[in-house]
Amino acid sequence: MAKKSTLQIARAAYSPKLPLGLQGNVSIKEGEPTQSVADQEEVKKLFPNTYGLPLVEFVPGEQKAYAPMNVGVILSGGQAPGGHNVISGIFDGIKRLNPANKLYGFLLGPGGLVDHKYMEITAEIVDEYRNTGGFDMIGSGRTKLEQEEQFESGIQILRELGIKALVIIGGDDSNTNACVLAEYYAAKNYGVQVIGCPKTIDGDLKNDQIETSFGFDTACKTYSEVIGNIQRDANSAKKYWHFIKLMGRSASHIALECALEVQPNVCLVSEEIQEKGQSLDDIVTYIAEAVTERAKDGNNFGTVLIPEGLIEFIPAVKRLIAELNDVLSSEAYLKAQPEDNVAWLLDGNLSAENAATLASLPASFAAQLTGERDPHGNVQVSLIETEKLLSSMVAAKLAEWKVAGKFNGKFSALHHFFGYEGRCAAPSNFDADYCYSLGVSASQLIANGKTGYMAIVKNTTKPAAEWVAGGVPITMMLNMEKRNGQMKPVIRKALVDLNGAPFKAFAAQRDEWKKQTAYVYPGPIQYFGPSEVCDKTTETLRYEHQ
Ligand code: FBP
Repeated sequence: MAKKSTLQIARAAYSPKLPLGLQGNVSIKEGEPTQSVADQEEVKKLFPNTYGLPLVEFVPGEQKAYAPMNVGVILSGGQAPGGHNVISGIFDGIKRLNPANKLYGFLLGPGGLVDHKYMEITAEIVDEYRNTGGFDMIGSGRTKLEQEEQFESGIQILRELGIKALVIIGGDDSNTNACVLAEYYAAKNYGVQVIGCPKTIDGDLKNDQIETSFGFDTACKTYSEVIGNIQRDANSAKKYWHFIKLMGRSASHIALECALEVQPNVCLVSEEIQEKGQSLDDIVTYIAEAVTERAKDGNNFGTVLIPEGLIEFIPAVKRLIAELNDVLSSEAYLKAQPEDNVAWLLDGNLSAENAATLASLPASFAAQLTGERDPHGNVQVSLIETEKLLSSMVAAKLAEWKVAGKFNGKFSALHHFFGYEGRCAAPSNFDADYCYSLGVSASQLIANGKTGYMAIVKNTTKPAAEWVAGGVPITMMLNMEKRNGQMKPVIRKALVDLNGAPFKAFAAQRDEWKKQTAYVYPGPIQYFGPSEVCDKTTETLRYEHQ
């Protein structure tokens, strides 16, 4: 058994808080039939068996007897704090329904279902992982579940293990795939239910029904702690500008939440940059102005928060990436197999406009942008050093301004990327409670025969007892979007809403933060102490639901 820290031992004994509706015997309350958020006719046609189902809510109820059943669970995609609590919630939930029920975990993501790699999750295993971060109990992976052969391979092992329902814990794509799988098994009358669960630190799986995805709370609090520490260091030594890139893939929710927590000098929001059609030079000028203004007060230090996906939102770079994605998968490129991608691309293999953009980028950055794609053909934004690109361009601009007499200070930059260190952090009380409630909710959806639903918990800015648990038909969240050249039903990714309360609160204060040293040092996640400290939600949720 792995050695445990004193905190881990204390946390293992923590009993997650549950909404009243899930605390004892549970009844189900069904609402009116639902519609998809858009493209109703197309979505209905594609999901004849799972379309139009009602929203459901769990409320205190009578004791009932349940026949024994086995359940399977999959962790899909990037790690997010609280995943183990979803599993312990499912485990406790199904054991309460009938102690003979069993839970199986498929290993290393959806691939475990297809390749028949699994393990039984026993009480002993669950107890080892309660309230811990990470996905290491069963592992995770990014195999896309979308082919009929995969579904058929899955049903073989589900039948062999007598599994009646499968819970897929994942982001927007994994839950879309869960919906497709639910429809497929329903259409074939295979008798296996499929339930989804909203996971991702990125915070981009949210809509009218999902208030937040799990993991966002802990990851943002972890990043805010270290950014706060850096800000205190910067304010002590007064000699460095810190360029901090934050995970989050396309959406800037994490950067925005951290900005609201720590009040940095600069926080870039990709969605705003796209909306305003800003160029790389506009962004660099904005940061250089902050450096110049602060230098006038003798403050040659500061912090800049940069969302991971920024470069994909700068219109000129976006156009370049779109062409690169095509060219780098073309036959001409595969045939040429050049040693130097940039040189080959600039040798007449890109349009004039995009070649000019590529040539204008620093060499190391151009090399990263033209490097290997992920399995879905996307640029691996977590590997691109935007923080270094920006600081070197700011340094160059300030050098020009110095010659012109416009800048009179000093500029010395340090770089950080906060991503992986937050994804497996020990879950905050919010995530521990929220995830456990999602797991119990999933077990109730299964007990009530539901398929094609995602487990949800609402009212999350209130104390946990007042949270409302239930389920939403995944088809309700679908719309049609172009993917790889074809129209597909997908859950819409939620980017930062520039008219939303969190962004407006940030925009109203950022000019002051840019010039002043208005830093907040939030400190670590607190588990013991007053509820207003230990059970605090993110600023994003607070603003969105105030
Ligand atoms: P999910 O969307 O699967 O939750 O993953 C989120 C994320 O952490 C992103 O923020 C990041 O860009 C990406 O995963 C990194 O992927 P990988 O784990 O494959 O390096």
